Amino acid sequence: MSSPKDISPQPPSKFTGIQVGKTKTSAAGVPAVTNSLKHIYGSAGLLRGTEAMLKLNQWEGFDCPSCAWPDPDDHRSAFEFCENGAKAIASETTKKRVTPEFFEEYSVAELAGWSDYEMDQAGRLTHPMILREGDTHYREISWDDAFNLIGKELNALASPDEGVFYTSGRATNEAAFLYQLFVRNFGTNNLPDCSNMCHESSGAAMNQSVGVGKGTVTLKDLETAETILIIGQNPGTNHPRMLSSLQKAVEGGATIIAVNPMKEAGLTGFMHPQQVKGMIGKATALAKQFLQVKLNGDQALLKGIAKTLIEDRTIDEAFLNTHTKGFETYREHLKSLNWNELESVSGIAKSEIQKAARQCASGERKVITCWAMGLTQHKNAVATIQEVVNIHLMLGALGRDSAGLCPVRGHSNVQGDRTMGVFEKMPEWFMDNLEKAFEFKVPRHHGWDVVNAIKAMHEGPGKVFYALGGNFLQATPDTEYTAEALRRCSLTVHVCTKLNRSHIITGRTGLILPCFGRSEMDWRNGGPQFLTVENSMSVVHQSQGQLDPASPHLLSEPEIVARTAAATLGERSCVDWRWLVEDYDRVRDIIERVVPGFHNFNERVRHQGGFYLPNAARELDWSGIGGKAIIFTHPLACVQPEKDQLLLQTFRSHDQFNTTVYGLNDRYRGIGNERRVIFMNPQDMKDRGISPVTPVDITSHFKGATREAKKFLAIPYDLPAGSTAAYFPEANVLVPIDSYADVSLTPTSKSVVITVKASES
Ligand SMILES: Nc1nc2c(c(=O)[nH]1)N[C@H]1C(S)=C(S)[C@@H](COP(=O)(O)OP(=O)(O)OC[C@H]3O[C@@H](n4cnc5c(=O)[nH]c(N)nc54)[C@H](O)[C@@H]3O)O[C@H]1N2
Ligand SMILES: Nc1nc2c(c(=O)[nH]1)N[C@H]1C(S)=C(S)[C@@H](COP(=O)(O)OP(=O)(O)OC[C@H]3O[C@@H](n4cnc5c(=O)[nH]c(N)nc54)[C@H](O)[C@@H]3O)O[C@H]1N2
Ligand SMILES: [Mo]
Repeated sequence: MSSPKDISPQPPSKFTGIQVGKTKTSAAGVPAVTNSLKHIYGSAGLLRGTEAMLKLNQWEGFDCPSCAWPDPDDHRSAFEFCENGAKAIASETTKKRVTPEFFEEYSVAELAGWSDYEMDQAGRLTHPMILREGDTHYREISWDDAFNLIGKELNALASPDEGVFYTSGRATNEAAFLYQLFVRNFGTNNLPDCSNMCHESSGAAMNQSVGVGKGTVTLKDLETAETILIIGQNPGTNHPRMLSSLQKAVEGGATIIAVNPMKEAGLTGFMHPQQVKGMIGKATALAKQFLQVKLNGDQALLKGIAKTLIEDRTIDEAFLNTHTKGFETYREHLKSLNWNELESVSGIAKSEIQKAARQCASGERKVITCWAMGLTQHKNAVATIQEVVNIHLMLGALGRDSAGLCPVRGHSNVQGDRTMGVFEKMPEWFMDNLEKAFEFKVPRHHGWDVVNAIKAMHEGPGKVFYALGGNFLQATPDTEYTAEALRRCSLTVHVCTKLNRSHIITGRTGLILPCFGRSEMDWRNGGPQFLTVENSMSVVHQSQGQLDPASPHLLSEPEIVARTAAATLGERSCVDWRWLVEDYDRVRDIIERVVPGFHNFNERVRHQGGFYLPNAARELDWSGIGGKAIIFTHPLACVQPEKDQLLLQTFRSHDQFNTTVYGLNDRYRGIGNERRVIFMNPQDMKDRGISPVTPVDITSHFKGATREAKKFLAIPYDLPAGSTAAYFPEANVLVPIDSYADVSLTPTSKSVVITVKASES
């Protein structure tokens, strides 16, 4: 094997020299601006950096590769970016290069000792590279040889279902559509994606309840809302541009209620970095009410809100009668719930829950609920999100302006990738459309999601792993188990821009296929081309790279997919792959034939700002789910650690984008120069004899098995008793592969049962 067992798949466990500072109470402001500039000019160089930033999120520019937060519909300021967008651009436009000479110098074993930060700092990949069986170093390979090798390996499989085709949410619509077409033409639906680990629970819950798996609000709705409930989301770090919209909403009179175990800086206050007020250090107070819920206590809290609506008789009976079914059962269930239990499971007093419920019910426009990973990555995630939907249905807070459901997406095109058919179980109508548009038999049996793909590779039937972007090893749970799964493959392939740990743990053969980043110009058929993406609010728009590619040897994602497909399918191809990708208008023409809402795609996407996709739930059209929205009644559930055990969430620091580590600080939480930390309630630390900022070992417990992560520094933090937090990917080794959400199968990265003890010696 190319990556022997003695190469660790985990980030190295050395400490980097922590500096503990004060926790911040407001986000952004001048430090954020100076930080952006430092990041961008530090690594890209002044000219390339300025050029990139001035095109970011502009009409004729490129979409920010960071989060999926939308741009304003009707205007653009000169600086439509945030600090973390700037970090993403800096990381992509860096002048440093990972060349064949780099790989000659560093063996795979040596690179395994690098931190994720060091790997990102190494720079952009420049050439296709191969790690052959028995080799200690990657070597250069030609594109043709790489594609032929993939084709040969895939065609040697006993069944197309032995291939696993992962997608990360940065892939554009065109790349994603071609990819799923190739994979289905090849004969399988094994299309796991990062969404499986992300908002799958939101999609699953909303599809069942309201027939649409996407948010129902626009940016304007949010900015004109009366009440905004933000649950399980840290916008100050992960969606900084959302703060400008929240500020507008607050200035227009909105009340924000935040639900989170941690008092995140972006929830409590905001200093607009582009306004004079923000420049001189005056913050807008954001959340009026802060509910410091226990980890995984949200379902109880939400049931408490729903119970209050019934007790107060503030429900919209007319809306319920016209638009929903299932309410009577839910009403009886809520009546039977006992307030003491709701209080103890959520950790929130009845009076506070009632106050929140009354705020949501007040006013004409009711409420918008925004949520992210704090709700989706728990065992009862789908049930919890359906409680959110139930509250909206009870208030009639759907299908009207300034009200609705807003699952805030992560990756910049994760929503678009799903629209394009990247999903292991696309509905039948999509498959029918594919069959109508192309001449091949579309496989109808469901494929593997992320968890099942890992197990299949571990247990045998999964043999070739192909990733369109992402960092599968570090993004997935149970690092040691997943590493073994990847090692057992015959071939692992990564289409990517930067070096990451997934390149270290390979199958018998490992391939790195470097591609253009978002910011880079894609010149073909005589001119620069654009690609398209869909943001968190269902707006499809152009993204046109502006900079020279990092290396002349890079190919675009659509071209890599097309050439993989051509080399694999040969005569079986349902389209002429090479011809298709000479001009992306041709790809958009075929998308239009398959995906609803994309009529006149090429014409409409050329309009400034693009177009909105239809959203049945926003129109109160329930025809897709039998004529009514459905109110689901779930028993109250919550992970209950035993005595001495704690609950751990794994989340993001301010200096990372998922597995890409831009820096070692978590400025808002007061952590400098260290990632191996665990935030704990001070009393929980005392009870265990753990002193502040001293090393601890963490053990997770699931169905009798334990997993260990050693050497973390314990940080006393304002958290509910029993709740702790550590960064991913360092803590992923603790997340058990078999611990996932009901229905959506999303790994339970936010509720890992652990014990913590002081490290020996
Ligand atoms: N800069 C930057 N931007 C990003 C990303 C990034 O890594 N860096 N990642 C992108 C991606 S893919 C995604 S999905 C999003 C993620 O965006 P978030 O969901 O904001 O990401 P997390 O850091 O996982 O934070 C989860 C938040 O939920 C809270 N939380 C955890 N458990 C619970 C719970 O049980 N109940 C409640 N009420 N709250 C809880 C945590 O304290 C934290 O504030 O951001 C996207 N944007
Ligand atoms: N424990 C724990 N685990 C989690 C989470 C958590 O909260 N806790 N969050 C989960 C979530 S929400 C998500 S979305 C997943 C993310 O999972 P992934 O999407 O798989 O991971 P990323 O870190 O976003 O991927 C980074 C890599 O993408 C490549 N890349 C960057 N830009 C491009 C590009 O333009 N094209 C291509 N082809 N490649 C590019 C680079 O090589 C980079 O190393 O992680 C999940 N894992
Ligand atoms: Mo995500």
